[in-house]
Amino acid sequence: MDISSLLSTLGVDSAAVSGGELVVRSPIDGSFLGAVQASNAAVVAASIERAQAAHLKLREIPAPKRGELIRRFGDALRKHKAELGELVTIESGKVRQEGLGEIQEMIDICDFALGLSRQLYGLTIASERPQHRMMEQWHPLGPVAVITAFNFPVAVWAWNFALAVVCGDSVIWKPSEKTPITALSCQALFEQVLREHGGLPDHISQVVIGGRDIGQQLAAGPRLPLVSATGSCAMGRALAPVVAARFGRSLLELGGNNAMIVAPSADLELAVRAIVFSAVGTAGQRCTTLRRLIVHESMKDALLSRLCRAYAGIRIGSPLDADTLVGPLIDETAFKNFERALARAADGGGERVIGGERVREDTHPDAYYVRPAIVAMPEQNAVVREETFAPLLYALTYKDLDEAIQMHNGVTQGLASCIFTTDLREAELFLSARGSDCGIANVNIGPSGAEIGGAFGGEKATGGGRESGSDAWKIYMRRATNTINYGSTLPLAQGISFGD
Ligand code: UN1
Repeated sequence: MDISSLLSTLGVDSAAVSGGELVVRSPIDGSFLGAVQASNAAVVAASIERAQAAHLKLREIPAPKRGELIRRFGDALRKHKAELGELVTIESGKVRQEGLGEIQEMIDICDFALGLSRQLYGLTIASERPQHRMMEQWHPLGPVAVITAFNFPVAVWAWNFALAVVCGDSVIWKPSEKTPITALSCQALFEQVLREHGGLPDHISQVVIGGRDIGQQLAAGPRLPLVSATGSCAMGRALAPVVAARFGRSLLELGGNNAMIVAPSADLELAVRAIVFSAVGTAGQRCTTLRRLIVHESMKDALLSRLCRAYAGIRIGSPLDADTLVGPLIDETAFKNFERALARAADGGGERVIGGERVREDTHPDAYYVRPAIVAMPEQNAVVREETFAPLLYALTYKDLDEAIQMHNGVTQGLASCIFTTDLREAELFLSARGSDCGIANVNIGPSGAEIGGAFGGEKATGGGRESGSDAWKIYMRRATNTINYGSTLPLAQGISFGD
């Protein structure tokens, strides 16, 4: 596939995507997209030095001025939304609407960060001592490493980047080895904005390319006070102890095993639409993808038959075609994992309701398209409790809501969750302390497709991190508590008298 004109519109130097050792292929048809230079350890070390130097300058620049830079970046994204969205589709395989949605998510977070740049508030706190004032300030933290996954190749970086920059932090980005070209494109766009803006330090943003070893180097890097990483639980488990050993902060957004409870009073029409979007969107490769359907036994047949009708009409094909809903899986490994999970589910007594076949193999032997599957399971066994990053939805039944909530929470991950009900008591119970144990809990909305305004992330094996909206910015800053004595005596806290 020829992406040269897209790249030149986005300002990417063609040399950056040719001649390197990392070959990038499109999941659409397996065709060659580019060969990118991987960064060795020396390059990464030099990037960390440069990021440190950039941070020292950036922290002196008033936050609203940093916000202005991000506003301009948002404008550049608006201008290039179509091209960047198309590149996301070509490199990650998500359908056009979702590719564009991802760029919109970047634009939205730039707007959010711009407003935030005037709202990095600390508190003023009543002091117990006379003629004293207590307050807190939020200071820039330092250079931040951002490690992202193929499935949201640009938006998740933007959530981190836009906030980090208004907070006064420089960023080193390690994109997925599967999607480095979109990362280089964002970098090229940002560099143009930085040049046009003028007067700001270089290296506010840098991209390093490579695999696990680079992730480990960033995690170990003592000059990176925060490592924000999105990916599998296994990745988080390898990374987090390395960051913790040097008392760094990590912001982890790891696996999910997101469920929907469908209660007897649910609006089934609404539920079906939500299930289709959240179970098959991005070919089941979102962290927030719906993977478990916990349906009241009285509703199972009605819901599954409606779902079968809806699934039968899903168009699978090239994500570049406007009417395609499901594009390819990212690669052969993803396909093998899908097949393996289906086989294990069958071994565990699962009954295939629909889907699961590979399609388009004859015309696209080097791409992996599958029909989204639904498997009815007799119980929540080991394979159901694992996250298979593919369009595979397990259906389970329940009798009473407490049992459903127990099943819902009975997995190690805790990202996104939802209930479909029109019963206020059920809805509120699900959202209460006794209900969903996830970072995201919704009513009559599927688990995926969150807006940027809320804090995004999950509990338990999902890693506990929160990024994007709400007060997620605080992790990119350090808090200093200040006490000022404007009197001429030195009263001690707790009423201590010490030698007077
Ligand atoms: C992810 O899959 O890593 O809520 C992020 C959603 C998107 C982000 C998903 N806004 O589905």
